[in-house]
Amino acid sequence: HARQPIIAGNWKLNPSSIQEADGLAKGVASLLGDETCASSSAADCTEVVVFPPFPFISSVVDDLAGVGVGVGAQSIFHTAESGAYTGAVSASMVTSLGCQYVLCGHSERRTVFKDDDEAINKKVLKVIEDGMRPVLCIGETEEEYDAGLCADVCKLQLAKDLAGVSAAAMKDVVIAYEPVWAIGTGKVCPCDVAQTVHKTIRDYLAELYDRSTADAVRIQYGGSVTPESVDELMAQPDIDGCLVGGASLVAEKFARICNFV
Ligand code: G2H
Repeated sequence: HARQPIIAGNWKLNPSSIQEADGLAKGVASLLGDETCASSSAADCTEVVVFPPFPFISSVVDDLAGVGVGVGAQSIFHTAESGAYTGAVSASMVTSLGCQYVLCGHSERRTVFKDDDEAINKKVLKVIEDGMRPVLCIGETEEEYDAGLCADVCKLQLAKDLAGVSAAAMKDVVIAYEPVWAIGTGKVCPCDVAQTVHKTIRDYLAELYDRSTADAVRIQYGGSVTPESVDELMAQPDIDGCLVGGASLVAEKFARICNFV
């Protein structure tokens, strides 16, 4: 691989108890193979990260201590670090728990929680400012895809969501391309289509920044990734990892995805 692979599990609003969360984290840790950073210290070992819901982060960090699996937060509040914001969770709070990554711009955040590009941009900047790494999710809807607008939509999201992010900071940014029509639907974007979009994204990053910066950015594919689809996806030259939802909730499935061949 041209870049260090990164497989991430986005648990979303699952599982329903801390006991199950601990079981899942420990289960995954016990099944990771030799090519992952759990066993290997090679520069190209597969980085594995899980994104539990906020209440489980602390315990999952403990479960994975010394295992070589990273932990991230599914979102953060972008407006302030403290104060009168009932229900909010700040970047510094999750940093202090041991989070290294934060998801920004996931389509469910964009749709259900009305995170717009301005808010997503603030989250990305805040995450970087706090020394963590954003996983910036972008992608088009089915209507946009059918209308041939996939590249335009992705480019516009990148331009808006990365505004003010320096070329130097891009080494810590991961992009996740998630076609909305392939999320949780079982419809996997064909590998050649995903590769073409990833290449388009990388070429656009070269326009926004420069070629060497673009060539170093890791771009994950997300949307109904399974143990059956991961190997072919990971064989594509511009697919550097996967962001996995449903299949990350079953330790055996997620570990198999992390142990892709
Ligand atoms: C896309 C993905 C994880 P799933 O949302 O971010 O979920 O693999 O269930 O499609």
